[in-house]
Amino acid sequence: MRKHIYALSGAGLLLSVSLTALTAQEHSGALPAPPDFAAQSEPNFVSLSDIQEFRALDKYNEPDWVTKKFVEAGTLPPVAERLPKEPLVYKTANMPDGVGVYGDVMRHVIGGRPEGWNYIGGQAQGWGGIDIGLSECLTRTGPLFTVKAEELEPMPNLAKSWEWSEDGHTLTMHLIEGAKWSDGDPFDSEDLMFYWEDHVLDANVSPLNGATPETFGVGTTLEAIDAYTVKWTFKEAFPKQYLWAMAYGTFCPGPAHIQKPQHPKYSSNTYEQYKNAFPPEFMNMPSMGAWAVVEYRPDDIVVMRRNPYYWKVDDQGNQLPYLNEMHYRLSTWSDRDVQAVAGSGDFSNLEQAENYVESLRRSAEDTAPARLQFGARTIGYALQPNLSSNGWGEPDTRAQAVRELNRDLNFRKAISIGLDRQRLGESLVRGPFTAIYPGGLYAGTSFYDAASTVYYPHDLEVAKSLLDGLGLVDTDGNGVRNFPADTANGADVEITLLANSDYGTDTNLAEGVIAMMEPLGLRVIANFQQGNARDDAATAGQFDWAVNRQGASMVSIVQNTAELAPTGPRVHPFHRGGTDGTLDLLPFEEELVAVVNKFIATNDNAERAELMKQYQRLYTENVYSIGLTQYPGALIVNKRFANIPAGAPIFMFNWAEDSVIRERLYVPADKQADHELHPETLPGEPGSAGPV
Ligand code: BQZ
Repeated sequence: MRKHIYALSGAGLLLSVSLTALTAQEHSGALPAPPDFAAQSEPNFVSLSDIQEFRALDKYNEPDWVTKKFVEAGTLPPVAERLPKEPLVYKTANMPDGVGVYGDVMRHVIGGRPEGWNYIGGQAQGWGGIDIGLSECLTRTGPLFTVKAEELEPMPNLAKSWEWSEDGHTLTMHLIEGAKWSDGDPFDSEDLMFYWEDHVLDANVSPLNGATPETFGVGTTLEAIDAYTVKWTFKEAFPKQYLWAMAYGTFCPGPAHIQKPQHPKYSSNTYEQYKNAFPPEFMNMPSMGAWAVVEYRPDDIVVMRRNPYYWKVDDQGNQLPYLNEMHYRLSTWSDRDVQAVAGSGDFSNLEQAENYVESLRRSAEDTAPARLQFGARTIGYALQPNLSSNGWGEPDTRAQAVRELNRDLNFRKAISIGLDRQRLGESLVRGPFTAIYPGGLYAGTSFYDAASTVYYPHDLEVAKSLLDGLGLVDTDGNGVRNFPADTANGADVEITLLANSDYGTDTNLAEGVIAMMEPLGLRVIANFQQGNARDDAATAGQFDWAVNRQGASMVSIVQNTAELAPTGPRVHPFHRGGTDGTLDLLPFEEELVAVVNKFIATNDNAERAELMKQYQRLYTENVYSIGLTQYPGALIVNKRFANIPAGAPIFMFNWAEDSVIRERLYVPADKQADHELHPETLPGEPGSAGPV
């Protein structure tokens, strides 16, 4: 807009324009090295085959009370009949404390709230390990933090083995034959096809964690060969990358025998009625996970009891899990930290930097009930500008004008250069935790390349001159810059900032951004929403800017890779399809999409490393999102639990609730506490009240 006018009218003006451009480029500088912060413990790196296998054992065991009260009473088949032909067998040699004993509870505290149990229909279940525990997936990746880098590939899970065709365009997968849902109904390819055809491919449904057709490659098909065999067909050859997308959260099938009768394709329900067909009050929803929900008290607690049909055992034949019950107290994420270090809760991902000092102090005491161990810097926050200018989120005139600004490189640069990241980090916690994070891939992760990372250091004057250069001048003298007269009626530049009010870190960072934009003459308005509402607003594009804790794709790259760029209209966190479903990508975004698709289509590590260097340069040079801070998280677990793997990060390929393999955790008999709310009971009939 105004900048071009400058260029056309005389030498003097030309000089000023090039000055601005020069300064910005000139202004990229060396990124300060993150403060030294060694992870407190390293994983024991092993091979995948050291962890698990699928095989039949001669004999199987279960808790005595299950045998007495259920099998001998004839209300449950013997354990051997409840298990698949070849269960998943965990090798005790890989268990830090060896074979476990049955009993006790893990008491989670969470900040989310369950909307219902329709995971594949898009309902949130409260997070904090609930959905991770209830929804098993075709492959698994959480525990891969402990696997040797050169052997990294998704672990078999519901899919116990697979083979590629010679040309690499088809992948035949074999499911765990004879496995059953927690209500005893057979698990088979019908469950997979129901998820694929009536959820992933049905544009009226958005499964939780965002699976879309692009997640598995444009034009990919899936067909059932028989009850325990499915066949994928891909356009690319050997796209092994999609095996990562078959893990948590994008290919975790639901119980077709319960859900299909409620789906609009097979009933008179609307899609909204289908989404809400299994409210939180619906007990005993069938699960392939180690526990199933037997009690729910709103704003109080979700209780789960062991799944008698769980299809995993240890190599002594003991059916897992060892823990009989799971509690999820419905509180706040901060309270999770407090209760974990106090010992009234058993588990926390210490992820809110504001709680670090107090948590460290409490857990350092000799009498501390919990162990706290820091991992690598895998928690990262960014300011994400909504880049859609063709209708995503139905912007009004003001918001549309902000989208246009967001799409201007000099505007994004001005915001980035206007932010004082050192101060932002210190506002959360002092000490060696937070690092200056420009955006893009994280320092310390396997594909990170410092030389490909462009950083624009903090400088208020340069930021102001960039905004001046965009013609954003405070024409009414109220300290806030105005749009040019022909844009949004020359109104003040007001920008809404979406953040998750369930986390102090999210709102503190957002308030930091708001305060740092004020001297630039930009009025940023807080739009703080609770978890589920925030997630819905973000998915619907109802934001100008969003402060967001980034997902696994930024940490591991190989997990959720498709969302590293807008590879599809419903994939990317801050640029999705507009009113007509199309994406109005900026030129550098086109390049990013091409790089990400090449990354997905190749298995050559050297080529992948090169592609991620291109990705990082494109991302940081163009200030795709505006990095805020990056810091390590710490896993807090009560000391009575055994088999916690060394060096477990709170977040890498997935959250620690997956990575620590909770079905293998146990409490030695002499340390067991009497916390079970429903001792010696099992999940009842789907939809019936409580356990039996
Ligand atoms: C961990 C995680 C397990 C979701 C959620 C929550 C949602 C987001 C994110 C984290 C919570 C905990 O994170 O903060 O420590 O327990 O649940 O699922 O933030 O609102 O949508 O992506 O994982």
